[in-house]
Amino acid sequence: MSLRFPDTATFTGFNAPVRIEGEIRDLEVEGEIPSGLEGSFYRCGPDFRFPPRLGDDINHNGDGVVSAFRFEGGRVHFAMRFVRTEKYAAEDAAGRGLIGLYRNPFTDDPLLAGRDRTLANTNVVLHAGRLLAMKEDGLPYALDPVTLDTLGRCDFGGRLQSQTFTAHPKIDPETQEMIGFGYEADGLAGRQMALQVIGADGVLVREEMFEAPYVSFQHDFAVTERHIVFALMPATTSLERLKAGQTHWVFDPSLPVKVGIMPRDGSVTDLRWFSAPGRGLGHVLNAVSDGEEVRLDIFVSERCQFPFIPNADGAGFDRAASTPRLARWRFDLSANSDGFEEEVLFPDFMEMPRTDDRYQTRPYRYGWCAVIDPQRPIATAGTLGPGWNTLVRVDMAARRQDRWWVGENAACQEPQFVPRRPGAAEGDGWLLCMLTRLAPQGYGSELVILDAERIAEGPIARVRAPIRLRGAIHGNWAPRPAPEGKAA
Ligand code: V55
Ligand code: FE
Repeated sequence: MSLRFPDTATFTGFNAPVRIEGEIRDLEVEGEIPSGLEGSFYRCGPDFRFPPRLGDDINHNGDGVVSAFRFEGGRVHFAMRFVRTEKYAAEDAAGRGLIGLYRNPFTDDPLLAGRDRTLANTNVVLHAGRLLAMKEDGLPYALDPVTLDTLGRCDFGGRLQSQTFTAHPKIDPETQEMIGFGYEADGLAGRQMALQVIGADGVLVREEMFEAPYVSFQHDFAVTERHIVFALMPATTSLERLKAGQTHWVFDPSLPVKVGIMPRDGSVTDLRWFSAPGRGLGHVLNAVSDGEEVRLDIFVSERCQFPFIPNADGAGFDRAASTPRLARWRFDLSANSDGFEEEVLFPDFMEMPRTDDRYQTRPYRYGWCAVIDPQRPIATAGTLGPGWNTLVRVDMAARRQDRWWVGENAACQEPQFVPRRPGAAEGDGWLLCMLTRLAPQGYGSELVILDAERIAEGPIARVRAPIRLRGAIHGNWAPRPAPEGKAA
């Protein structure tokens, strides 16, 4: 039996499957690792253990890989492991790919029937000492934070009723509780949603189910000090289309955007739904409650920004119409209207937002994002994402940006803010970001470290990976564990 990956964009060039697991001690460092930068930068993304059963595939359908850059006394070590999902184990036993289309089990090999097919390939979050690899179509998998060994599927003590859990939970910086949600919580193409609160000790303290206005691709949501915000965009699905062997999602902007807001100290029966014309929604930067107003800072596009989601009207992917822009939505809870105000804050093609996470869910000033600067070369060949060529810090108070262009033949991924020390002012710290190096210098990967308040000055250090690392999706920083071995 021959094993060959196809000669398609997902499997060639920079994206050729890497499939390496292991550790590298003492990565090369150009410049100086700032003293005080102590901890682990965990990242999660897709790779492919086996060639796709159906001849080609999309990145989002790859096997979850978690990697860690560990910063210890000026040295940087690296580790990377596949998440041993049930799907991974089934394919490993079969010796070939069994999964079919992204989130369509009707297209799987019968050997995968009835198995958990989630991929744990989107985000990795450390909460209550658990390192969780997450994908929104299933439950997280818990990993050993040191070895990255898979410990097993995480159902928060067997209490979880939802069949799904978001890859974008929010951690309240004061209470350390994790707020999450699930959609298609009652199974494939189901209308049920779930809201979960997991206490600082990792125990599920609350789960409530409710019915969504329609089945929607809800990749992200928002939490403020006092409210929870669900945002539905008109990428939808149905059991019929899945049984017919079609893609999970189809973008149908004849459906409205729906935004549900409820008080954190209330229940899902308090959800109030706001409406707007159908648009594409992306990640949430942050959200704030201010008296009777809720402000949601979110990326919005006219069409869906994901090229793998077809348009219901048959139109091809239109990059200009799919440009995500940072917008502020204002919801007036004291008014009777189900409408809301929108202000586009920056005109740029921007996404992959992060904040100083000590300010997540709270009033905040700074964000760090990836943009495409059209004045600069755009290296799209083989990268995950559209070819981010510039990092920005957005100052939401002054409505201005600082920028750093990543250089020729390179693309950046989602940035990560790390505070300089406990108690440092908002935004005082470092910005970590993986760069994808493309031909002609040869494929490679490096982690750059910038002063988060002065990104225009460029990196103060570059950590070189001696191997090509396939693009990851999301990641998170975990400070060095306290001596007892518990997360600091
Ligand atoms: C995203 C990624 C996913 C997914 C849904 O980047 C949305 C957004 C890697 O998997 O399943
Ligand atoms: Fe995401």
